[in-house]
Amino acid sequence: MERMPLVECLEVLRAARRDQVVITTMGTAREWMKLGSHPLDFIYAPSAMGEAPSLGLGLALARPNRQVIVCNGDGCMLMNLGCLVTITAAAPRNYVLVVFENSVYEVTGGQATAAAAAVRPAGARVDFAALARGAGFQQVHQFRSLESWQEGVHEVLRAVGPTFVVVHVEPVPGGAVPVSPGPAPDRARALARALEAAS
Ligand SMILES: Cc1ncc(C[n+]2csc(CCOP(=O)(O)OP(=O)(O)O)c2C)c(N)n1
Repeated sequence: MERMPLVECLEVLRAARRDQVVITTMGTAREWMKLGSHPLDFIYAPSAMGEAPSLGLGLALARPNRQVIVCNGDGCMLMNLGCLVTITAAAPRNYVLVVFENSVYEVTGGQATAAAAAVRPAGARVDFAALARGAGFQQVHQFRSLESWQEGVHEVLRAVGPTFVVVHVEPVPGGAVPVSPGPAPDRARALARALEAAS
């Protein structure tokens, strides 16, 4: 299966990003931090696994005029699949959930997830896009190549949400646990201030 390099995939999102809140987790948090900071970034690290989509949902509901983009790991997504149903029940138009599907728990050593094709019986494939559709998402997109992601990211960000996106990425060899850029309560307060200033 064709997969994108994670960093290049994030660079595409970074180039398309305007004034959205961007929440990142796990491998995406580690690499997003290296690309530079933005006042409306919330680096959700470490290690509340599975909760970033719900954190983003709360923000999107509290700030309906500001788009919220959540960058989630596939392992984190598996841990909190139920949030998909909560998101579509609340149906925030300003909400985009991007799952970076690398088939492994990268930051804890690259163990295969239970959804990884490599560990599943033939024919028993897990399809995150289908899971999202089944949970009620109507905007569902999937990307396997940088060209298609570069082209498609604008439509993804323009669409009326809630929007679900799967981007298939290569694991980063030796991808370490992200180091938090500071205490989460301080960073949450800084984000709240940045949101006040921007509105
Ligand atoms: C409840 C819980 N179980 C296990 C962990 C340990 N843990 C932290 S990150 C992580 C893997 C995250 O994998 P994924 O979401 O696929 O992101 P990636 O590392 O591939 O970027 C695990 C297992 C945790 N933080 N919380």
